[in-house]
Amino acid sequence: MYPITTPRDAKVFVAGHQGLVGAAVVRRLREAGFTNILTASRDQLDLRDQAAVNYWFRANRPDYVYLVAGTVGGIWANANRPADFIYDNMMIHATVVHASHLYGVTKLLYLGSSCIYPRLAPQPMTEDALLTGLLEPTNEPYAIAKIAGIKLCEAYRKQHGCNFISGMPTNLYGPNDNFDLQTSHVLPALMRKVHEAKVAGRDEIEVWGTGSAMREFLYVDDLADACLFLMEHYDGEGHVNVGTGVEVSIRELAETLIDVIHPDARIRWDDSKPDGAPRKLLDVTKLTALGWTHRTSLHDGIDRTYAWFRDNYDHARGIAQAAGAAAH
Ligand code: GFB
Repeated sequence: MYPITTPRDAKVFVAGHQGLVGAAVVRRLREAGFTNILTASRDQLDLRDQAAVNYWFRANRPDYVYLVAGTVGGIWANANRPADFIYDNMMIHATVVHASHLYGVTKLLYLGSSCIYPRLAPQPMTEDALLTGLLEPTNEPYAIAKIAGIKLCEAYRKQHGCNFISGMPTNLYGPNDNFDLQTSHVLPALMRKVHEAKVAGRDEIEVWGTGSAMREFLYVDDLADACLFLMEHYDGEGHVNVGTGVEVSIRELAETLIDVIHPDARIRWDDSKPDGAPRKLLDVTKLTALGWTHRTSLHDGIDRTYAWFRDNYDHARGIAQAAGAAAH
């Protein structure tokens, strides 16, 4: 375990505390003994509104900021809501980074996404692959917004000396994820499909695409620990990949979920849906060299997530309905 030197009574703003990542970051900060965690719900603070964000920062004066808020979703949500994905995320990043500069935040951690890298970047993808090729079309608007977030942090560091750093996580999953079947990412979507087929006594699971796409999956509590680690031990200009360095095919993922949840089920492929990027495996050498590695295997992470999903089925469906409603 790494040393934590930030004063435990420092004011720490977790922007996006109700989402998959934000909730995990709050859990990790509380576990580490932080007593002054600041949050603001969407109803309390529209992070796209610079005046409102400035007012909130002037009133609350956070010392540290975890910028993990955003409009997020899987391949289908990205393909159907490009304007929401680019506008919301560009505005959220711009207002929070600018207000953090205006009101003297000591340090800010911004989280991007692995979709910032070119569709056909050499695998595994190092941080240097950024902007070296064309992006994956299914999530290009979102990727452009996330790349802008990285460049914002670098520009405020260069012009104003701000200690704003960037982490670049791979595909994430875990408790409190979005399980809506249209807007979610693949792991929660397939987990719900397999679970509901089992409960309903059905033995066919619809899986999108061809199953040949490869993906890397990081358990969200590991990501939250990496965020705290970077906040404590990284002050560099460039972004840092955060992943496991291990990839599986969508077919393997579906088969694993079926083995764990409903072994009698079989897959029906819907190849009218896109595969998206063929691969997007992160090179995690830089983070490993800094002294951090993930701890939760995909199998353990699936077990823990499925236990949470079963125990919180109605809540998970509520998140799904909210996400689905936001999509319309
Ligand atoms: O997780 P996912 O939606 O997004 O899809 P990406 C990953 C792969 O899973 C694709 C397949 O090849 C899908 O065709 N898949 C199979 C499914 N069945 C399903 C299903 O029921 N639901 C979903 N959603 N996928 C995201 C970006 O790309 O990666 C985000 O769109 C973000 O913006 C995230 O960057 C990290 O992994 O393709």
